[in-house]
Amino acid sequence: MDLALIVNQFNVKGRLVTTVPFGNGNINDTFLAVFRNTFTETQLIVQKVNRTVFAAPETIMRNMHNVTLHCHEKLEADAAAGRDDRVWQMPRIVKTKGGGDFVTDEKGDVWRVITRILSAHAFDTAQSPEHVLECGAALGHFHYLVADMDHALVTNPLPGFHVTSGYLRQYDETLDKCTVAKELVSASMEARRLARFIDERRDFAVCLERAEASGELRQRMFHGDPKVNNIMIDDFTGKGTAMIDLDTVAPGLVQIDFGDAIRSLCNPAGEEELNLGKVTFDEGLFSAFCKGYMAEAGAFLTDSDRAYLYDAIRLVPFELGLRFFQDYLAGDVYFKVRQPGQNLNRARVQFRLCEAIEARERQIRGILERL
Ligand code: GN1
Ligand code: MG
Repeated sequence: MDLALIVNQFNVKGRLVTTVPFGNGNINDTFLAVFRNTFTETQLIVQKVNRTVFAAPETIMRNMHNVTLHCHEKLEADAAAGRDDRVWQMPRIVKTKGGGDFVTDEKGDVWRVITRILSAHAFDTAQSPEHVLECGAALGHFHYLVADMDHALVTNPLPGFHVTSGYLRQYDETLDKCTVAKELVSASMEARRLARFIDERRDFAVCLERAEASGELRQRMFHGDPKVNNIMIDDFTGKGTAMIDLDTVAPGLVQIDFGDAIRSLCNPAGEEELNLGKVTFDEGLFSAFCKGYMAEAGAFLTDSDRAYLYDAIRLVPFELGLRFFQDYLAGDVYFKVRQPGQNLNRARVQFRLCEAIEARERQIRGILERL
């Protein structure tokens, strides 16, 4: 169905002027829609939810409804009490003309419209220590916002998400059952090197799952995808103002969010770098992130929460590299690609970053201990 026909089913004042592709997400299709009337302009974000990834888009819309309701109330209460040094924001779901949260097109795809955080931007890579510190503050503040939310209000949107043992199983199955995957590995030295990299870390890969099973770590609400381009920075003040992309908010380990934000923010080369020589772990950026995060969330981290932060920092790039590599071998079915081999290269970047973290274990643990 034409995008304009979709968008016009939502309750927005003004006439639709244009829709343009927006952002660099790997999963959903995202557009910016501009509406105008004689006096004003409204800019909104339109998204088609990826059904291959999210098997039950209605569930993620119900989750988003509940999460935003909880956070908006808390944000308003904090603002009224004058508790914050800034205006923290969170996108709102725009209702359909019928009062719903989404529309379903004739193909069965789910579309939603959400508000855009104006006068703010998200970047694809770390810009400066100040930027990274603000990203840490935004994630810490988000954890504070959702910390007291009833877990029953959210249904797991993506069973198996961030469960590394499951990704390992999927990878093994792909290699076992798919002839093309086997050929891809035997045809390239680089692919074989990545396969070895995975094999050498199989035991480490389950460290957080073990800690959860033994009761050392417990689940809290997490964001699930706190990478640099999901963190909005205020254009006027340079301060963090909102976390966006709320599809994966659910009970999980906050350590995973911590590791995910760090793997994205402390590698200044970004996820798509082709020259592995440029991929590195920047300790200065890491210290800045921790400072920002701890100022907002330090208070609720227990000693055992803290004990697993290093493992999480090492684990998330390993896990993401494994996910990219598995998807490359399976024919790029999960992460969108613009050219063949892109998921292989994304895996190379994450594994290089994981190595850089391993090489700096002592320094990273040192910084964590001083927090
Ligand atoms: C995916 O769609 P996007 O770009 O926000 C992925 C994350 C990865 C990220 C890597 C639901 O996020 O887990 O870290 O790509 N999201 C999902 O760029 O799998
Ligand atoms: Mg996402």
